[in-house]
Amino acid sequence: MEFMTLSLKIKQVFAAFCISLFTLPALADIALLDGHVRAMPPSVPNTAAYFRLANQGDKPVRLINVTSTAAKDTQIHTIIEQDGLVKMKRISGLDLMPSETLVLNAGGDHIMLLGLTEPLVIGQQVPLQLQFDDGQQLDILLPVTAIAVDDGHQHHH
Ligand SMILES: [Cu+2]
Repeated sequence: MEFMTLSLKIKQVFAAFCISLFTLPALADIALLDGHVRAMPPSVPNTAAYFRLANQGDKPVRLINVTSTAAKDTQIHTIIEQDGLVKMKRISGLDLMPSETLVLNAGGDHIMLLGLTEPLVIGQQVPLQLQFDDGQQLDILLPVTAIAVDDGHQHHH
């Protein structure tokens, strides 16, 4: 009887292990490669987050929403040129194809943090929750840096 119980226990553990094998790759489809949040003077209530995401799955996904406890509102933005002016524009999402890397940087797509709940300090980690159209969520922490890391190519048109 004791052996039976033990065997059942092993089966349960094994089943749990198998389930985790199947669910883990699905959760890890989208990986953060690197990123940062741009530090701003305390008087500026808004800033932007930049990062790179890799889609390691075999299906396209779309980043549809970002939330953060560090800001009252978080929006997905891109940069467009209109009437000779470079402007920021809110967009509904960003597509991420399989085996591709989504790059958000100072010259293009970025996450806008509007109404910071408190001034950001350099080195501080800012939490962001990324939501995708297939139900995946990714919690990331981005360090606050003074200068955009991949800001080498400022866009001049
Ligand atoms: Cu913006």
